[in-house]
Amino acid sequence: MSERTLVLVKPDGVSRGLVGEVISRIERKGLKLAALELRVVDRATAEQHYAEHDGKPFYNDLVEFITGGPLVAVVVEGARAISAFRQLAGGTDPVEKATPGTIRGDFGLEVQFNLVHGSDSPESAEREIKLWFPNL
Ligand code: DAT
Ligand code: MG
Repeated sequence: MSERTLVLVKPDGVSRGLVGEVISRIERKGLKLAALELRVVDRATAEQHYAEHDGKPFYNDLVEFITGGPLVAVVVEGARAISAFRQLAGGTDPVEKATPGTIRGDFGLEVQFNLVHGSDSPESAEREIKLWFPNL
């Protein structure tokens, strides 16, 4: 059974030239691209995307960061796509939690700049895909 997940190559990933690397890993895993767009996200969308973190100490910086430059939004599709991409991404902290071999483990150094986002559950995926690609 196929499912969809929302992936972002965040502004740090774009500015560091890692879009191809991330997309390549997604494709090599056997997942498919269902939608893909380079865009600068407005504050309202960013706040909705990260609504679960509203009130946390890092929330404002997170919204500033994600709106601070172009990112690549992708809908990724395939069997167990949500877990499969979270596994490719690695844990949130690129040094403490993400192992080498993962995107964050290989290319990340600081938790604020961990390169990619992936939906964490079917409910999040549905909400996020509607938010980022309302016409899909
Ligand atoms: P993930 O992106 O692995 O789903 P999350 O949803 O807990 O992680 O947090 C969203 C983003 O917020 C994360 O990718 C980076 C940032 N973040 C999380 N915890 C943080 C912290 N303690 N300090 C600074 N930024 C943090
Ligand atoms: Mg998350």
